[in-house]
Amino acid sequence: MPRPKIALVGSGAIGATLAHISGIKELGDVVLFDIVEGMPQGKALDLSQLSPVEGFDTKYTGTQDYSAMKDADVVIVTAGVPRKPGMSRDDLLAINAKIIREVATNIKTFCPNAFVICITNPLDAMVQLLQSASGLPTNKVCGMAGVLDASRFRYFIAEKLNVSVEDVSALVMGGHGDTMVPLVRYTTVAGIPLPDLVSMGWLTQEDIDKLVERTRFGGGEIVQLLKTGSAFYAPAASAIAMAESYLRDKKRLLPCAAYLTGQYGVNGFYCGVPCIIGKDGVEKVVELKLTAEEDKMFRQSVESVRQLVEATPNARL
Ligand code: A3D
Repeated sequence: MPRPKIALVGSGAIGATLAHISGIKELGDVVLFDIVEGMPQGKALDLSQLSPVEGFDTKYTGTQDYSAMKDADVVIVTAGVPRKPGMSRDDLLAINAKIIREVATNIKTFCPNAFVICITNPLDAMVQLLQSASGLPTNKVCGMAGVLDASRFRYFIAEKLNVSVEDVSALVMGGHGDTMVPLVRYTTVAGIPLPDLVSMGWLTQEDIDKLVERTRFGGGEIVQLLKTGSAFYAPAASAIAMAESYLRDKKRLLPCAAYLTGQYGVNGFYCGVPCIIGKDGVEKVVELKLTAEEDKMFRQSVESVRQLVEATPNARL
């Protein structure tokens, strides 16, 4: 039986880390695509030379030719440019939208049956554009943000309470940005919700507010430290969790940017919601009963996504 094929469009910081983790987890053979001559080839060769040390048999290919991703089972898109000094958010939107349209056309041509995960920012608009420009079914195109945001929240809680990260489970909804909604009620330590931990005296409401705030600005904190780029280890690991759930039909319940058709009262937009990911892609959007306060925060987040999408030409279906 042939190994699954994973195409990575964009072989920069996140793309290379995706390739590395895919190998270590033996998810399939990996195609690294990038417009920079030689760079994906060099990374593919380096990763191939790592494989004997780690003991996995992934075949890596580096390329500038989109046809190399023919019949890929999974495509993870990180192609794009980061914001440079003097560049507005709208400038970035226009440049990355052009790149995403080109990527979408090639996905449609070479691997229309793939499960596609978008990471390129601004995420909520780019995933919408990737779907509409590729014409792939909405259940086969989703965006990675919630797994990362939840993972940040989980780490901050574990660090604060001095417990294992393994026992902390968290849920973050909404758009990927300052308006994201970490759901405190649904965040637990070994099944104990955070509000109960407040009653038990493990942490205060003020502590929770600080952890939520740090999660909301988690990406910016790393950008400030790195100065020349943004986070890449955790974003890559988060997208791999989604790809693995699809390839191995694990049916994990993960927060992803998914296309909503009336769930949570939202129609025709991608937004971060809990989803089941299995062999059919996004198999189900899980609808939670939100409190009035959570619902208000979620609506604000949806509104900011809507504005972003409307600012992106032809992003909507
Ligand atoms: P970077 O290391 O710059 O890699 C991007 C790669 O895209 C570069 O190697 C470019 O050469 C390549 N590229 C540019 N144009 C094209 C094109 N037309 N076709 C193919 N490749 C192209 O960035 P990165 O890997 O650190 O980040 C990638 C994207 O992810 C950026 O848009 C980030 O903002 C975004 N990001 C999103 C999250 C989320 O949680 C959603 C987190 C972190 C980063």
